[in-house]
Amino acid sequence: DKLVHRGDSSSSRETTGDIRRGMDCADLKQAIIDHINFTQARLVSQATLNDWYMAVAYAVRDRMLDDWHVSLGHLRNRSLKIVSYLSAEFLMGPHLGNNLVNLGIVESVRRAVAELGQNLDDLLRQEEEPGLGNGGLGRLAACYLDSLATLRVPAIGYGIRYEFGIFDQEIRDGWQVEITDKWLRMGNPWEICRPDISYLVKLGGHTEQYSDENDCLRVRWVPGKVIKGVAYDTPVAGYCSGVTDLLRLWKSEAVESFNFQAFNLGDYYRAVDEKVSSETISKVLYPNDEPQIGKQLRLAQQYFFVSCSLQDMLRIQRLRGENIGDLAGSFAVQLNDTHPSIAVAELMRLLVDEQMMEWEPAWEITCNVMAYTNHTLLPEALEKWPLPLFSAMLPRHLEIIFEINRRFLDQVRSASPGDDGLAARLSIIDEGGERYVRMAHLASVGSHAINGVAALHTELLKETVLKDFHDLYPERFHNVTNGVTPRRWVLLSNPALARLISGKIGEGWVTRPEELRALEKFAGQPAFQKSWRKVKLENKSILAAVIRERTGIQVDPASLFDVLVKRIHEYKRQHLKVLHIITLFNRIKADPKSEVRSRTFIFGGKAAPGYHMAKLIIKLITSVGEVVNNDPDVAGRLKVVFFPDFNVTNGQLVYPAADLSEQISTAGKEASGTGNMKFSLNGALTIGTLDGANVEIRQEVGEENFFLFGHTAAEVQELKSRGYDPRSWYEGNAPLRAVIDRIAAGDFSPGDRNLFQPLVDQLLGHDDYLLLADYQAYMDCQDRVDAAFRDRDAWTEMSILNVARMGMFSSDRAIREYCENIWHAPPIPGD
Ligand code: B1N
Repeated sequence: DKLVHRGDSSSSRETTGDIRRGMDCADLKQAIIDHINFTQARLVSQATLNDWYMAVAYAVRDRMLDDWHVSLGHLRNRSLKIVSYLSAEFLMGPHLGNNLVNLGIVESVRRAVAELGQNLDDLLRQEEEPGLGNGGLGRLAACYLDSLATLRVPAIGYGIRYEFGIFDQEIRDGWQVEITDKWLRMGNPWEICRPDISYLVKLGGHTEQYSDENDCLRVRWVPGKVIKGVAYDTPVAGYCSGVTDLLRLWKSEAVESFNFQAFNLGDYYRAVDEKVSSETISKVLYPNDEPQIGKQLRLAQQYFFVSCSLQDMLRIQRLRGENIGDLAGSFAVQLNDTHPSIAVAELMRLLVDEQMMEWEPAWEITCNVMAYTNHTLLPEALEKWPLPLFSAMLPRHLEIIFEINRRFLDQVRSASPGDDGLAARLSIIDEGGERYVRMAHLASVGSHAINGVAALHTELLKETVLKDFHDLYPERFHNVTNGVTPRRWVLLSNPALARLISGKIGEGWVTRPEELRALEKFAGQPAFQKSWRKVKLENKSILAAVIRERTGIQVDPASLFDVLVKRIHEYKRQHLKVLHIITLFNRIKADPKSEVRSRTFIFGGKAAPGYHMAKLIIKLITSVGEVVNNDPDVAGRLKVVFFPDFNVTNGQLVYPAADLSEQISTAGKEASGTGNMKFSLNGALTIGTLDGANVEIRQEVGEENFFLFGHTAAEVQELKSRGYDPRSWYEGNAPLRAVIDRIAAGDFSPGDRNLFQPLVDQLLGHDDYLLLADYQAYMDCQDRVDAAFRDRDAWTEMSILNVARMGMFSSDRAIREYCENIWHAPPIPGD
């Protein structure tokens, strides 16, 4: 009886479970000490800070396992559909704090740790975050796992266990320097390696035809190489939901027997080479946000994790005792952008070549199972693979894609006879010159649902990139506006605000954020405003101290914290913000007594290592900072900070401290944005264009509580089609000219007039992202921000109203929409 599991009598819990499951202070303390002694193998007196962190992490993980086992059991419940979220990136952020929040044990663990002479905040800082993503897309996947577990939906996040995640950024001499992210160096207490859950993945080689026992013509893939994928599982606890879902990441390994025995018997060094090259597949995350690089290893990564994941789903289907033919009743597979879209061809291969199914039923299953989310319209980001590269690595998949395409184009031609242009535009194969496989087309043909990530984005998707698909299959298209989890992004990162809110309206908002609306009636109340401002000021002081420590720059918490944090990209227009700063600088230089409000400009974000213009923008920010921060006429009124290594951990520090959120991308370019939501949920006001989810945020919070500027997406189109001439905007605007001339003259790059020349040339010669066309509107809008910030009470009221009206941007809402409209996946009943 002592070994009986959960659901058993309380007596067995008392006798066996306390050290592994007990939640009271004594149990927690004993559990932590046990892990120091027996897991870390240290005496308490010898334990390092990392030992303490590891021990607490293990003690917390132990307390997730009961729910986890029950939830894993539900995967075998045939009446429940499993959401299978396929993503090349999961940017989970540090686990410990989030798990404490979701398990509701922050305070008890804090006390237990304190009684052991440790400080929980120090231990939280010890965790190296798993940076297995680039930015918004990977972080969205993490927020969605949180919401899936919170809403009690059985789900598996499938991805890659990169040994090196996104690089750490250092700033040296004002430039970005990339440092390898050795996140596994000290061990990872959250993952459980499952050597028994592993699959073989073939690569390269050729295909052969053969006749099966029924004399049917079949295809066999004879690979050039086989590798193995091993599962590493991480539990994902819902917020007080009793459900713990699964993040299953694949690590690539060598198949010992393969080359050793079949080909290279006795050739030890060849076998070692094999091992190294097999392990390369999951070695490193490609640090590119948006532009695709077309590298062979990247395709291998995508295929590797997709194949392991689909094979795993087929195994689970068998464990459920269900037919492979009923796969669509058991699984909803979501393709997070095209990165996993090879899944369409791989599932066909598994069903037709390995399960010996006929083409038509296999195709029906595939389309019913798959759904595709598009995250970008930027042409340079749309994945396409040159045919020679593709066929060398995935020869069988290319044949399958040709067959999918042949059948698909037959349908297209019979529906629109004679329209060869249409067939060429829809084709999965781009034949205009060098031939490519277009992955967005493969995903669209093979999915029953296609969605964009914000209302505007979905409309543009239907009008541009996937217009022909929308004409053909209008019923497949959905919009699901992105959302973020209020657990990590308010409760965990902004505890003071969370306490203030809960004190007023109760705690229900954490899972029912529409209840935040109840704050509206306090928005004008002076006492509440005062408490609200106090929280913000405290958050700003905390950030100011960290800025001081990491950059040496002293900033004033009373100044307006004007924040732009996101990946560095020309379309996101960090350099437009720089033009604003230099404009203010020029006003001060022209008249040192001119009234310029005190502002702290905080930038953060990584540039893709090969993206020279983005790196130059970082150098521009730091260079302008050097000059502005040290100019006696400025006298501290303007401070420019580049906060190094922006990641989830640092985001948790930055969002709560912002007064102003900069969302200034060229309209039509940012698919959604999710940082915009995190800021507003934490009481920052937004200055932004009508782009991505900004449009809907403004609608929700009210236009009077949002600083809008700039050309609309339609106007951007219009300007470009008329032949946009940036130089005329430059010549027609004296302050703008003065700003650009200063950069060109080398005022921020002493001794080197050439340094920023590429940037100036881009702006004056092309200005692809219309900075100059939006410049004046942006300056005018910033002047309105200054005026508004002067009226503290009015500003605070706007801040409160922003938070009160942000409920719809919870990832719970987004996940409910996916469940209802796309996955048809109900929650686990009970509780
Ligand atoms: O996905 C986010 C959106 O909120 C952002 O607007 C969008 O820019 C972002 C290739 C991407 N789109 N595409 C990528 C990431 C990595 C990669 O290798 C493309 N990221 C986005 C969530 O919807």
